[in-house]
Amino acid sequence: MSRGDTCITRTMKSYQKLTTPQPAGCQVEEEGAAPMPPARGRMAPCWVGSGLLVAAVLLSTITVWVLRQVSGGWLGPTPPPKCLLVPESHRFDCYPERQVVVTQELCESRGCCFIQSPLPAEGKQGVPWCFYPPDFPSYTLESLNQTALSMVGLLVRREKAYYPRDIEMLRLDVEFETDTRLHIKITDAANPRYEVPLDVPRAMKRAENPIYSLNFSWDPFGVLLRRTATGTVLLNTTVAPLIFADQFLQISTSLPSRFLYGLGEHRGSLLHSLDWNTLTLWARDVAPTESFNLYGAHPFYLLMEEGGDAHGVFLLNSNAMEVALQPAPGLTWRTIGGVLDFYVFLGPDPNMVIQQYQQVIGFPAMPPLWALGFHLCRWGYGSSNGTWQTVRAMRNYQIPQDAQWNDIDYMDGYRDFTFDSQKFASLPSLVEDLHKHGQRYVMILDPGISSTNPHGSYWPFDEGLRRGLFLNTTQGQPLIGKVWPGYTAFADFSNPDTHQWWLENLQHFHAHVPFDGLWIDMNEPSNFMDGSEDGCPPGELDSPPYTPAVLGDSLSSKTVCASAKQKASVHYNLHNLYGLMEAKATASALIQIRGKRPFIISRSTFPSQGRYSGHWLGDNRSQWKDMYYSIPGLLSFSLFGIPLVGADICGFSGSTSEELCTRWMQLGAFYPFARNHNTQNEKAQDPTVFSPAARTAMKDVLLTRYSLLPFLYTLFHHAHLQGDTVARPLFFEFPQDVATLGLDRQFLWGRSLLVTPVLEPGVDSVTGYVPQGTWYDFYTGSSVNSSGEMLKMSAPLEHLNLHIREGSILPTQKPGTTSEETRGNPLRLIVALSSSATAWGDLFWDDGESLDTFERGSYSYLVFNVTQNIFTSTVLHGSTEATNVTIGTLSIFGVQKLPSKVLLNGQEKPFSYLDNQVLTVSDLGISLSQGFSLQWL
Ligand code: MIG
Repeated sequence: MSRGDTCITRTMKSYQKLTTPQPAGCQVEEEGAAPMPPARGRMAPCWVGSGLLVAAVLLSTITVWVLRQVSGGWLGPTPPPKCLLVPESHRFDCYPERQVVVTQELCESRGCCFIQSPLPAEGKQGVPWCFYPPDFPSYTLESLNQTALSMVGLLVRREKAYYPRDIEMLRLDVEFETDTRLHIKITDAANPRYEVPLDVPRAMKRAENPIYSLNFSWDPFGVLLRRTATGTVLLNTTVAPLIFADQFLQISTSLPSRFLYGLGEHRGSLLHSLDWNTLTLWARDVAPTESFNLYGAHPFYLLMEEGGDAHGVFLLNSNAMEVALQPAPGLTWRTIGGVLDFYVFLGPDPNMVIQQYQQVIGFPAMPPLWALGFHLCRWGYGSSNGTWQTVRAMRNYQIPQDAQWNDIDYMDGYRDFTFDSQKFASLPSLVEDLHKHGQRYVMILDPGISSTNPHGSYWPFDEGLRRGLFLNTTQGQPLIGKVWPGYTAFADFSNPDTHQWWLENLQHFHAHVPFDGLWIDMNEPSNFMDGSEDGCPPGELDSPPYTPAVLGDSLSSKTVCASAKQKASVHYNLHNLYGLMEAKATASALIQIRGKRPFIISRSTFPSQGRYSGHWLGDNRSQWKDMYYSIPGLLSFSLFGIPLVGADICGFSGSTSEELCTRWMQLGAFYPFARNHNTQNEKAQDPTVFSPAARTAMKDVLLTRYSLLPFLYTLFHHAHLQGDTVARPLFFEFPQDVATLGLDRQFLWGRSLLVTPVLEPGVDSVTGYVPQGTWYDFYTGSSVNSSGEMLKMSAPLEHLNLHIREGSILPTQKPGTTSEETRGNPLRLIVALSSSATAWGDLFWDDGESLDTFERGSYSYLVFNVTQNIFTSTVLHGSTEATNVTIGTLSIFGVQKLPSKVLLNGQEKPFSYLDNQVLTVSDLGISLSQGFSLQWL
């Protein structure tokens, strides 16, 4: 028998020829990846030719002996050799239940291998004691048929696994949707199951030249996905059995590297640890803490392969789930409902992976320009006059501010759509005043609707009840929990009628308080009680056979019962979608009320959220560590397609210090969404309350942000158009440079502006990575040449380090104190020449708030270019808004020698030239709607 013989009989046609043709199930060992043991005992013939059989048997005996020695010996009977053959890093957990310490008996009752490993350090997970043997029963691929668009397969399980209601026959659908996108779905072959109600695009034709190849293993069933160009195995699901029970679905895969990102919402470094790290996804109201499931759920990862290619995997599933990472490297998806619906994105670079992901989940909304200004908020202004005072103090010091917010203290008894008629009596006048000053008003809304009100006095509840718009108990009564107003019912946003009622409520309120945007909080949904006032009923929804490692060990911890009934399904399935559905209702209401682009910031999020809202990172603390965590936090949301993101600047709970708040305002001025927010009963932390030095530093950095609004706005246009990231990890731009893969203390705006904040107290310098090439100091234009190294930068308290990448052109503007004022000021284009003296940049310009300006063609789009000492501005698309704005100044960084003259459209123009190689031409006075050229000789 020669290598592969046995397999060939089981082999099916591979979709694409592999580089080295190999039968399915025989390609487990891959270059680049750590060797995997064969997935099943009976696959051994794939590996071992007849001549080698004896050697193999000998080898396994020796391995068993060696393993015994290194694992420190064990008590009790020797585990079967098949168990000992599985190296620790490749042990896939057969007993993830956390509530019990697994014993040999429990483990073996599942048909699994039991080997005790040393306990990991406290609070850490470690090598599972109970793991799958290579021959654990899985599904067999019984048939596979080609259709015009896809392949349809039948999977059969002949032996039960150990959770109730194993599904014996599964349907496999494989769609080669595009050359860079593969869709693999596994579901019950006989009965429909819950699927996420997300409208995803469907492929109309089969990909013609996919950059991947897919093979199947028949028995056990598995998929093997490769990147054709490099042969890298991206997925190999034969590493552990597939389990598909009604409430326990699990699939594992090998990974081609340890550079894995995404899988939110969590607090931690940008790069995930693969050292037995389980991430749980279940929307939860809790102050961000390492290892806890947080506000949102994003079952998506991005992985950097060796050599700089990247791919992404999205599991379209909204149930409570875990993703277990292990050092093999390997990954296990473990969800308790829905179907296994995977999309794989092949990039090949990380930017493209994220674009391709958003082609499925939807591109983010274009925010209004004012959303990119500075926002100020706190819990506990206490009154509208108190709020107003802060606004006046900001104006007094001429500190930029676009929006003033109010937290729940504006409400009457914390009830939505009301305001306190005493303390907030002047709220309507405050909002009017804000509008007069070109500023906006945003207030908070919670989804819990007060249910105990004086009879007939609270329309939102009475009417919601009448129309049947709340979550119901299994008994069909509104489920009552407790939130800020006291007892509350919860709006069911999966019901279209709720959207209408939400709109009517907002219309009534808007007639009194003409708000501009909305902040939707507590939408996990958060509940001060577990489940409801009556707890939760017994049953498989609230007490499923397996509960993922959620905080509180129960699905109903600090939220409503999983068994609660909603229009679209049970809450068990819809929980993670609550914030998304509320955002959708809110966006549609805002559009109908204001007729302009909606601005919404949501705490809970799910894939496709970016279409409706931005996100803030929740209840952080006023600590240096939290300031650091905001960077991996916002970069992760860039990967999730929610570019409008930021953390509470200066920290939410705890008390900030002047130094921390100054540094945080500097970092926060570069959050795509920049809001300073504070909890109640803490001393004020807005810029006006600090010493003149700190206040000035804060004001200066906000002015810097405002000067960059045209650049930032253009980045958002690209995010909206095609899913480019705004705040961007360094490795996105330098994927070949392995030194960038773990960087999360710095980030870029787009491809060209490097932000290096100070994240520690008591220092006047910061060391940051500067990728290879020439970078220019944003403020002075002086250049730094880096070989791709850590560089120490001067950083006195009033200074934020910003560097422009060679070859780029940033559109900036003379900053005003609001975006409205800024947008009328002359622009200054900053040109950062490359080593070959070229540069490129662009500008998207519109009225800043109308709906669908791009889609309707009411915008201007300009492209800037430099080659051979000639700068050109080309208007690729024009509109009237642009005619009133001028380009005033051109600053060209990196002009090697003093020019003899400068010509603007052929006419000589005065200029200045500095020793640090900066050429400046001012008073250009050219309308944005006109192209022009400028040459230096
Ligand atoms: O139970 O509205 O994350 O930003 O200030 C706390 C009061 C409710 C939580 C939000 C926070 C907000 C606070 N809210």
